Amino acid sequence: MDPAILHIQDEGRRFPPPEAFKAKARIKSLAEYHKLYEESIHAPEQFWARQAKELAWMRPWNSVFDWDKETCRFTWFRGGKLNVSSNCLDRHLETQGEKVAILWQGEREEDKRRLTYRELHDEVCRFANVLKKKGVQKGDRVCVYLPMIPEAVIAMLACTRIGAIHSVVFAGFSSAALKDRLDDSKAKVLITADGGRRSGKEFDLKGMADAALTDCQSVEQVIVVQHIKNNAAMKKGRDVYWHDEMRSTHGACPATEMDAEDPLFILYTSGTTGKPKGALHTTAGYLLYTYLTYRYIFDYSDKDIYWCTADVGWVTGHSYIVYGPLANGATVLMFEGVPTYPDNDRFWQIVENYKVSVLYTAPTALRALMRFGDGPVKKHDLSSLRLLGSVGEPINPEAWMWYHTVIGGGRCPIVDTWWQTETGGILISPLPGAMTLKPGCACRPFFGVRPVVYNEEGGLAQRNEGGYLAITHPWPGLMRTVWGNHDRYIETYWDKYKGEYSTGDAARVDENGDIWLMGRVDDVIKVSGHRLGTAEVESALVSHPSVAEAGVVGRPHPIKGQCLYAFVTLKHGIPISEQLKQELIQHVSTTMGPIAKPDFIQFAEGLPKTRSGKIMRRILKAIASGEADVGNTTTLADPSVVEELVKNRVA
Ligand code: 7RM
Repeated sequence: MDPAILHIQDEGRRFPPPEAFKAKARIKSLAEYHKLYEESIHAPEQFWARQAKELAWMRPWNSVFDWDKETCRFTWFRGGKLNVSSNCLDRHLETQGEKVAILWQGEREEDKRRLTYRELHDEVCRFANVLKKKGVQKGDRVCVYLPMIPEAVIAMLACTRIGAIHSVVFAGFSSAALKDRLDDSKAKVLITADGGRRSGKEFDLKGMADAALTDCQSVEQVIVVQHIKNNAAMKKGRDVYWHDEMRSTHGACPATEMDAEDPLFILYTSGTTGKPKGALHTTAGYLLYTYLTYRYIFDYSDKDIYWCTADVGWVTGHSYIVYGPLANGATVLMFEGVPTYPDNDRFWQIVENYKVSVLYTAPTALRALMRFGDGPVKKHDLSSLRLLGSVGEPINPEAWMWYHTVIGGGRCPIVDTWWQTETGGILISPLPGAMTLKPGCACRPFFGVRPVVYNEEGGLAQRNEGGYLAITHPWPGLMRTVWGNHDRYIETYWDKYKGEYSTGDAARVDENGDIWLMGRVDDVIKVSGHRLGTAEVESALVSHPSVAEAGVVGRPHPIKGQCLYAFVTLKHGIPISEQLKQELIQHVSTTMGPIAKPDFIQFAEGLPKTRSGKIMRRILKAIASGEADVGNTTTLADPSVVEELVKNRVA
């Protein structure tokens, strides 16, 4: 029998909601949360039906929830009809048509745009007509391969208006990745741009698109946004300019009546091996789930200027730049650039300029910015901030404290939101006006979410015992299938715990019932019979004042089975030394215990990360173990870091 995943991190700091925040919050106490949560679990149909009434329906549903456990098929609001774009736009016109929906800040300071709800509605209707003219019909797939510009949101919403299924591909992906996704979804139309801007450089997006299209069977038409004006080559008969098409179309476009369970979009997740999986999300459940999670977790207030720094090409961008906030009628800031260009205070400059009140970003961005110290932050007035959010990885207590103290001035709660592409929206997170925060802890399940942690034998894990996180019951936002491959859906998510959704993450529930995420199950390392999650060891390393970031993996060891091998990036200006190495090993040993002591430490300028900032431990593991082939590196943000890592491997 395998032991539980060891939990050694001991975080004692507590942050109850500040009175000033609580007073105005949507949910003001743990008791209030409990009441709603209990209802959502014991009378889910009643709970979700009541929430769903906040959306605009064209026809009511017949049945709130149906579930066939055998085939892993379930439906929410079966028979109901609605349209996502009219819920995100038309619904707000009467009450707040002149409210700003999108504030856009380009990478160049002078590039700015703002679209009110009325303007966004008009653009979406016009572009929906363009799509119709190009022959796009309900159920057709449209691929969106655009930089972070408002046209990305317009294109997505225009698809939903006419019932086309969008598949957004991150503009940082290569032509090979784009081609795989076009082929798998059999997209009819591709929407792209001439190019994009990143860190002061222009990139040739149209060139990438052209390369992907050389032998693509499905794409008939390409619509090109003129963004950087680089005179991109246009293929006659296939490529047209967005602005030309928009000029020659009219503005009215009725919203297509969609079934609650009609597909809304496909979003590909790379997975660790093989072909990317197309997560399929459907209309009503996804919309309701993103609407409600945004409303309560980000404590939506009419006055908010809300900024999510993710790219629309990731699920975070779909759910918390586009659908959740717009369904609520929020003002959303969208930024084209990166945190460190032209300077490492860019984020804070934007917060100050736009008076951002809610900021949602990733631990990887925070750790990168922490490397520069407090100086760049102190140059700016961040007093507009009232709430902070984190997503993408476990946030280590060190980064959490910096976020809280330096960015939030000690007054802003932090919502550490745990979820996945597959889950559609946030599943585990604090409610900021109701819960006492613990640095590094994602706290409680959202309404309707039933998490459970299993030990190695499939029994329930004890309090504070790390194990496998599953969710026992579908919620409205859960993906319905893998596009074109329902068997793969069942195998990947439902086979491990029959009839329950298996997350692939490790977690533990503490003595107060709060949930701590411990990293991917695949990344668990077994040292002398003790199973360690990567998150805690990395977090211990990062708590040393000289360390900016750490990636920890297992390497075969003749006695212990596996031992820990740590890749460590130091803060700017800290010199590498043997003494520091020993100090780090000692530091982990004292904070976590000798079992978690790395046998090897390799200093590294950068770690291999996906474009959304997740460390690819698979590559680190191959390097640490001295494997000749480190595997596929095409989805890395910067594949060149691998070479340096291999060269400096500790033998
Ligand atoms: C939203 C997103 C999903 C994986 C997930 C986790 C990790 C995300 C947190 C987190 C700890 C968090 N979708 N993850 N958020 N781990 N705390 N708050 O990231 O499909 O790209 O990734 O990300 O391992 O399974 S995703």
